[in-house]
Amino acid sequence: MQKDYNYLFKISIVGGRGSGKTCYFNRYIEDSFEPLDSSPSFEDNHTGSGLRRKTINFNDNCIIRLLLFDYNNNSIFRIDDEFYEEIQRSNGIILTYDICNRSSFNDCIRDYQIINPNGSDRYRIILVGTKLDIAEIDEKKRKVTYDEGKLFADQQGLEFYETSSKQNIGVHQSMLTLIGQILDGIENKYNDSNSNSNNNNNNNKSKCTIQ
Ligand SMILES: Nc1nc2c(ncn2[C@@H]2O[C@H](COP(=O)(O)OP(=O)(O)O)[C@@H](O)[C@H]2O)c(=O)[nH]1
Ligand SMILES: [Mg+2]
Repeated sequence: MQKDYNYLFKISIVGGRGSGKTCYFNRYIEDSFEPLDSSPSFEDNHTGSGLRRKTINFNDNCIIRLLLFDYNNNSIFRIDDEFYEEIQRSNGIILTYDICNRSSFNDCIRDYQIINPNGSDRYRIILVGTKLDIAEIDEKKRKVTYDEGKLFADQQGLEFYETSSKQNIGVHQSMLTLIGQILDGIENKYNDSNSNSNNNNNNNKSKCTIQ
């Protein structure tokens, strides 16, 4: 069957209940924000496995089909083995916490230990602190400082963003960073395999040639 994309990436979003996962994907996929007290859960709106799709043209160069999984669950340490295995099959993971909720940051650190047990390099991870708009309106509502998030991210070698799905801050940029990291990983493998090969015929072939 003819593929109309270069790559298919599975990206999962994780974090405690209420950390803003569904709103983050709503902003990314539909460029919308549902101003409800409690946003509708993913499974309420979409039957099936909790999967949404978006196809993008990355840097006007690469057509990428994204499979976006919002497990709509509590932190990973509370999910069952089946979900955990699903998450491990991701190319990228968005690890979220609510900057106005201290315990969600603690949960997020714990989640990180689970998804990245021994510095796993099977997927790329970015750290996202959500609901920046709330802290910008009233700094007293902020319970996790930018520096705390940044320090944790730096210690783990993760890119870090504070985002607002409501005000459309940082969501698209953080997704582009994650997708770029996944692509870089593929490019590095591609270059390695080319340099190890005696056959140089493929050296000029774009990694984004639709096959
Ligand atoms: N002000 C504000 N509220 C948000 C933002 N993101 C999510 N929320 C609210 O936080 C609550 C939980 O969000 P939701 O996406 O359902 O969290 P989830 O359980 O992680 O999927 C809902 O009431 C959302 O409306 C944001 O960027 N700004
Ligand atoms: Mg949700």
